[in-house]
Amino acid sequence: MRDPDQATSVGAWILPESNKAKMELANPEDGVSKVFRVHGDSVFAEFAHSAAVVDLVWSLITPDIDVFLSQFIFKTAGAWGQPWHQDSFYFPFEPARPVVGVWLAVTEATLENGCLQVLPGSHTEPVHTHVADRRPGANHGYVEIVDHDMSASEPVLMQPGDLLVFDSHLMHRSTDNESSGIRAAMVYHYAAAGTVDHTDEYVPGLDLNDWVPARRGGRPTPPGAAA
Ligand SMILES: O=C(O)CCC(=O)C(=O)O
Repeated sequence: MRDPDQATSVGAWILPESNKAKMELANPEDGVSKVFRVHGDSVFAEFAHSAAVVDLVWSLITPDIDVFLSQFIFKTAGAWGQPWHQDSFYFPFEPARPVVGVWLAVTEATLENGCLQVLPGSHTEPVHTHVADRRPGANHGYVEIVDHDMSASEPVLMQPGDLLVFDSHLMHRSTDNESSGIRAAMVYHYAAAGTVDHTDEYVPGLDLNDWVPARRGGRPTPPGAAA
């Protein structure tokens, strides 16, 4: 069952920010790390189904595509970064690939406010072992790859509106927000239509994924269309 304290009336699911030691809770969103499952809602749906985005994803996933996950990441001042991981660790799917992440910068993403960092070429790696984030008071669900050399990693500095498209095996992380402002992002994940999702067998009732057609018959599917 979804935690009723974390579920909202529109089906969104809220992950609280745990690094409260470093945060001033001046605003309600300061206590929120991520809001999941928003791709059925207004502007988030419009973006997820827009031709500009879906056609870009189609260069990597063909022919038919579903959008299955969305997250608005607040990352307010003092919030934790997310340790090195591969998104496919969270996706027990059949087939396991292709899965593509689309990361939209809502604010500037800088070294100081905790931009993404990626390890170029690591999308060719299998999914590595992930251990629980070892920091005391780490955010729920954060995990870490500790068996790989990340010294060739590169930061991804972004301006608002910039989009990063990446394979679900790419190793990436973000660092803590050491700035005094918010570093917000909107993240969507897409997979081939017909993908079988086994998440419920591993985490019964988690209910984060919501599979929605994004491209059918050679064109983007509008929000709300039946599968
Ligand atoms: O935006 C961030 O700080 C981390 C996001 C991320 O790594 C993810 O969603 O997989």
